[in-house]
Amino acid sequence: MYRTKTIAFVLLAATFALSACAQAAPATEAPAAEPPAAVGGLPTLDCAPNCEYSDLVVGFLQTGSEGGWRAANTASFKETAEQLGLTLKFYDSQNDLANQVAGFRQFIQDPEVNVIVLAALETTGWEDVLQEARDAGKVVVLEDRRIDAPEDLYATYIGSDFAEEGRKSADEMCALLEGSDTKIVWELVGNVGSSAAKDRGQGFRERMGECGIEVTNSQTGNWSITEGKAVTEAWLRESEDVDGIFAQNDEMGLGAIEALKEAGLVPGQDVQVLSVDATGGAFKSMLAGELGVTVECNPQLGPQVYEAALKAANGEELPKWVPSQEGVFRASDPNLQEIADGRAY
Ligand code: GYE
Repeated sequence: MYRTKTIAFVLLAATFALSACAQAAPATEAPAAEPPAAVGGLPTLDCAPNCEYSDLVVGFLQTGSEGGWRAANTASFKETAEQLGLTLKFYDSQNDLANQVAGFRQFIQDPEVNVIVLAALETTGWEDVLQEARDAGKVVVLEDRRIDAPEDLYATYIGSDFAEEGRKSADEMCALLEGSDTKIVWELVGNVGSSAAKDRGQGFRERMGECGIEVTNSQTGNWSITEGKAVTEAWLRESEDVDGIFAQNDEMGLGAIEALKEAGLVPGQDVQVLSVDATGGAFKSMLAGELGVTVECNPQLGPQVYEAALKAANGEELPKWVPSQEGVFRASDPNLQEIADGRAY
């Protein structure tokens, strides 16, 4: 009998002890904080609201490597990722839209990737993959180029006001052609379908009428020096009736300058050339008195984009567009050399 009681007691004591332990245990393990509800239906990460840069694995879909601006943009992302201690998976779309969409799907299927950054080659064709990314819980941030898709499919867009760059370009071309009897302009366009090309062209046309500019030739040079030169050469074979060349980026403008010189024309005198980006090559050409003006477009977007990605990961609501602050640089500026010396790209 005694023995039976002892065992029961021991068991009971043990039960109490266990329940006491069980009770004790819950007190120490604070319940895991629920990730904040998705903002506007957009995903947040499991580490939210306390995600840190080291939690981010960023799949970056770059357009390609078409020139100085793009090289500076890519460097901004790679260097800033190092500095912040986040993991960057870089995808070079080689300026091919099908490649870029395939790369996007690759990142959606990659379990490690929790943030996708897109520099869209073209404005259309993104709704499906953006929906898939949202369903897969990936945070999506657009950089550099805007797209035509519902805003509730991405956290935010960080990039330039390309239409404003086009308007500034028209104003500056008017100033360059002041006093010229005619204002015949040829336009070298960026890659067809991109927001940069569409919006710069539209912005230029919004303002060109102010001084009576007439665009008589307009064709893509795909952002490259070689194609910018070839297109200008073809136009010059047809006619030399031109007062100004509006190149939608510096590289195409430098190509046009080469073509003008080979045709025996003096850039900056016979024909005024204006471009967009403000890369090192443009400053060199302005200091040589060949390029007249370059309208700035800021490529150093890495820090802003990663900051936005972290905020989105933590469930913070973001403005749908964060436009970049940009200026204009002129060959006529007496401090141009000093400015050029201080440029990072
Ligand atoms: O102007 C050009 C580059 O998207 C703003 O793309 C960018 C443009 C830039 O190829 O040089």
